[in-house]
Amino acid sequence: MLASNTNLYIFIMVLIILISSFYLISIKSMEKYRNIYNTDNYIDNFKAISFSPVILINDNFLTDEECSHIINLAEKSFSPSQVTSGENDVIDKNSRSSYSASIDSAYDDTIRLIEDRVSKLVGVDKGHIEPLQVVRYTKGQQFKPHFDFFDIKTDESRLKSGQRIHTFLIYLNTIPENYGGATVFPKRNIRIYPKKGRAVYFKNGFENGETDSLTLHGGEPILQDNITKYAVNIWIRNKKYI
Ligand SMILES: O=C(O)CCC(=O)C(=O)O
Repeated sequence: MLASNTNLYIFIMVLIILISSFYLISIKSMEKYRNIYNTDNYIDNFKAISFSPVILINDNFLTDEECSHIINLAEKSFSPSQVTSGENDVIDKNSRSSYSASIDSAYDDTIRLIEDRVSKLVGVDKGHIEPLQVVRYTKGQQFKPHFDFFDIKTDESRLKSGQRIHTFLIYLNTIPENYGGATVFPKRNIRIYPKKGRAVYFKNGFENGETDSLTLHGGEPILQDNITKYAVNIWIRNKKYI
């Protein structure tokens, strides 16, 4: 009787030790996860939310005035967004149904200052920046997951200006969380909500020309009537943009 009680006691102790170790290990791994997403990984006021691919966020990258200024500049020239298809740009409403407008580099002092800011951050000459591309989405409009970099097999002529190594996607207005319009990185299960002035930086490739397929990303459809999402893309090449 005594022996079987002792065995039972040992069994319960082992069980308790196993359960608590499992619990401690899961807390530890959650902490590691939390570290990446919430805490101290700041670079120049950008918070790292992923290291592979590199995705950084700065909630106060543009002022309210800069956001309104960019929307006003773009408003007159929106046309259906296009996607690259080999050597051509084509409208493909199935994958990208938003509207876009291009703003020439250094169009005015506001644009010049923003370009100064991004080129300093990535340490690349301003001449590598493409004309800014403003995007506008209304109900149902979206950009399905895609890459910003070019395909070296099919996009040879575009690569004369080098590869798109850096993307800054900056939201020009705020969309409430359940109204759609988030930017998603499906391979990393990351979802970022549009907030006025918030910049999302991601690194599409490396200086040696290799590209990072983990940067697959898209803009989810807007779910509500009377909601418009505005954002601006700033793409930076690894060569002078011509
Ligand atoms: O609108 C978004 O959230 C994503 C936009 C985008 O990926 C693009 O315009 O290339």
